[in-house]
Amino acid sequence: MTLVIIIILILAAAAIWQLVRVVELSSRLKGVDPNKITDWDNRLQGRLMLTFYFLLMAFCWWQYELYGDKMLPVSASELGEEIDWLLNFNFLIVIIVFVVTNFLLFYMGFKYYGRKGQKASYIAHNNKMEMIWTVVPAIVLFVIIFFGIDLWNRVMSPAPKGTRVVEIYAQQFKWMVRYSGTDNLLGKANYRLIKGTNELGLDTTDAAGYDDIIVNDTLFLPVGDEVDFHIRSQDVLHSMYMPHFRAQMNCVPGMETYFHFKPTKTTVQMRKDPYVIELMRQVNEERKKSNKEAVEFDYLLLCNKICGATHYNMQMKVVVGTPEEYKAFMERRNAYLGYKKTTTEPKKVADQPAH
Ligand SMILES: [Cu+2]
Repeated sequence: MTLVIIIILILAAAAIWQLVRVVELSSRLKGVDPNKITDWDNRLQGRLMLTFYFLLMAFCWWQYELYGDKMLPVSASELGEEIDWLLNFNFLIVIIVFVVTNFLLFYMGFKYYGRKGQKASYIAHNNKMEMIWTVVPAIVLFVIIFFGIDLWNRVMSPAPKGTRVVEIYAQQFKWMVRYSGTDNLLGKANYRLIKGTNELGLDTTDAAGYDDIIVNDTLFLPVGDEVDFHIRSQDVLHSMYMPHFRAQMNCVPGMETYFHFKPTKTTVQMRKDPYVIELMRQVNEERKKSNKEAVEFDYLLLCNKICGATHYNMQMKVVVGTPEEYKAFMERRNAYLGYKKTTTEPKKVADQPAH
């Protein structure tokens, strides 16, 4: 099939080439120089330019119609909503500039196509124009940067005191989560102590770590509660990426990085969102084509740095639940360093909230 298409393309190119030759020869026979550009040629080029502009805009609109409903759903974190607002604001400016400047470019080509006997005017310098195209973008950039820095400062500010501390630990190719336990303090860790089952290199002499809880399958977060993430990496650069919360931070070997956000929608709430329902319907339709089972919406923690061979599979499920569900989830987990919990029997509650 591919071969047939290639042959057809080659033959089409040859046919066009021959056609051009025929036109050239016929003009020579008529005594006209085929290389001489006439007003008619220029006018045609001008019209084609304007046509191209409208086709380009139609193509962009068509792409938006086609893929516009495959974007991320509404943000599930507090500051994420502001990040979205800023992104849309930027998009608005970029789209306006794109539409207007391209229109001017192609419209000028159409309106002022070359005519016989007409000379283009030569403008060496124009103060007024220089001012306009310097000052206007400067003002627009100032507004964008002003909003950007303001939001950036709030996103990157240290978490308020007393915020729940959770460690995200990255390694090729999986995530581990360490909850700080009842004291809300993470025990010390050192890469030199990584050995056997002590994958996180925890310091067993630090009492703050006795109640730390390590989870390697689900990152469970209570809704409406700020979480202060402390992020480490064991081996190479990774990136903690939780697109639904608009959160991303590098995981750097040898240093701790930080990020905090407040989840505002539980997994169950998100699954009921009409946009998410439609999105998942499309996802499952695609999965069905390759005989894969249907899946439900889940928040995800992904790696967003190409960190090695199975980077694409470096992910962890994130569940946002009510404070009660969070409590139940934590009660079924034991502290890493043999710390005995006061609760006796672990409650039999599923990891996922009911749906
Ligand atoms: Cu990675």
